[in-house]
Amino acid sequence: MERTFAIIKPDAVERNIVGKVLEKVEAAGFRIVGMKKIQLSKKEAEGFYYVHKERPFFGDLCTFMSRSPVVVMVLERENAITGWREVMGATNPANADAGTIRKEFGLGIEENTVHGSDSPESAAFEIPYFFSQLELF
Ligand code: RTP
Ligand code: MG
Repeated sequence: MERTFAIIKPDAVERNIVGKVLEKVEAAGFRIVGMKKIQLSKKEAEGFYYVHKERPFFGDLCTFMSRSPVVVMVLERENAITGWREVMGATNPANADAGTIRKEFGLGIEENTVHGSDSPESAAFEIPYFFSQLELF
C-alpha cells in the first residue's frame, strides 16, 4: 500500500464539483485517509510549490492556489502515486486522455482541477505539509 497527496484546486471548489471529483477518487479504488477544506495563504502556496519557484508560471500559480478554498487529501492504494496521476490526466487538459479528471473538468493548463504528488519524495514532503499523524486514519 502506498499513500499520495492530492488537492482539489480552487477552480473545482468554486464550481461546486468536489463531489464529482471524489466519485472519481473512490471509483479508482483509493481510500481517503485524510481530508479537509482549507484556504492557503499566498506564502503557504509558495512553500508548497517551492520546487517551481524559478518557473515563469510560479507567481500566477500561487495566486490561483490561494484565491479561494481547496480540499486537501491523503489517498491510499497500491501504486497510489502513479495511479492518482493517471486518474488526474496530463497537466494541460487539452492533452489529457478521455475519462481523466483534467479532461472532464479542467479549464486550462493552470486551472486544472487537481494536484497529485509526482514521486515518493514529493509525497513525503507534501503529506506532512498539510496533515498531522492525528488526522490520518
Ligand atoms: P500538480 O503539481 O498541480 O499536480 O500538476 P503537474 O505535476 O501536472 O504540473 P506541474 O508541472 O507540477 O505544475 C504545477 C501546476 O502549475 C500550473 N501550471 N501552469 N501556465 C503554465 O504554463 C502552467 N504550467 C503549470 C498548473 O496548475 C500545474 O498543475
Ligand atoms: Mg507537479
